[in-house]
Amino acid sequence: MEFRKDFFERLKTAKNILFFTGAGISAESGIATFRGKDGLWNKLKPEELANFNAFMKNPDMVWEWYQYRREIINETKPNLGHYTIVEFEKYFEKVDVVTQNVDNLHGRAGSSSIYELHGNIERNFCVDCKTFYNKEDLLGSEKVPRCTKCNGLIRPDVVWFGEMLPAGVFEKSEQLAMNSDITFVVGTSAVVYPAAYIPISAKQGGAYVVEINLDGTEISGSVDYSLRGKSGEILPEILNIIKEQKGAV
Ligand code: BV8
Ligand code: ZN
Repeated sequence: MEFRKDFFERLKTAKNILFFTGAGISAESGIATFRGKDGLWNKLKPEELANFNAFMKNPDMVWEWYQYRREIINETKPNLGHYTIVEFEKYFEKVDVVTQNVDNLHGRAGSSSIYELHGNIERNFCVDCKTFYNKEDLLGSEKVPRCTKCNGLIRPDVVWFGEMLPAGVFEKSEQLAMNSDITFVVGTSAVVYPAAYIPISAKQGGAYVVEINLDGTEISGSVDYSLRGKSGEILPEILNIIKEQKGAV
């Protein structure tokens, strides 16, 4: 793949790199995205599932949907896109990952600085007393499990529509975007807010914003460089340029 000269130059001088990722980076691991042709939301409407009222109205159905997604995630593993992001850490002073994904694949790939804007499907908590339960505690519970302390309903620790993002995580992520030299926007349709403000904050902070996506998105017109293709293929090609520029470590 040929890359533009201005991008080459930016890679040479950059110190702080931010990766802002969405479901697309996990697609090559076999995890369905939300809005693509075979996206999760096509079959099920987010309002029916990824919101608190839906959960309180029909906890077993929502819990079952998350168990189904956990099973898929447990059988998958990070792909070359996730691992390449970890490799970037050898060549730049600072590499941070801000993800909308709840699949924990960046964590399993070994990234050292991860901000999860929408939570993590492997964590759960009691809606009443907020006690946390990790996935091992709840293995195999088909029906929504009850808290051993207060008998409250246990829910996945993910951010549902209408819910606040975890305190401080979004604000910190905005700062990282504004202070980045290059922000890579990888595999996101950029339609969910406030997460979709991150690339905008990066631009406002003077970062060079590179989009990596199969298709065009709502923000393709406002980034500096929009690359079309699979993240698991493009990211390793960018890493090869970096190795040529800086000498492989
Ligand atoms: C909130 C977690 C309110 C659960 C999810 C403005 C400001 C604030 C809020 C809003 C606002 N406008 C609207 C809102 C409300 C709402 C919202 O954004 N609605 C949208 C849909 C219109 N936002 C909220 O409700 C947020 N909460 O703001 O609270 C508030 C405010 C103050 C006080 C109190 C309350 C909470 C939003 C979080 C919702 N949770 N999921 C779960 O996962 O089950 S959303 C869901 O969408 C996932 O988290 C996902 O990560 C996220 C974004 O989707 P993407 O990651 O982009 O995935 P998608 O499928 O869309 O796209 C994949 C892309 O990858 C595609 O472009 C595809 O081409 C590409 N791709 C595919 N394969 C590849 C690839 N690219 C590269 N390589 C490949 N191989
Ligand atoms: Zn409880």
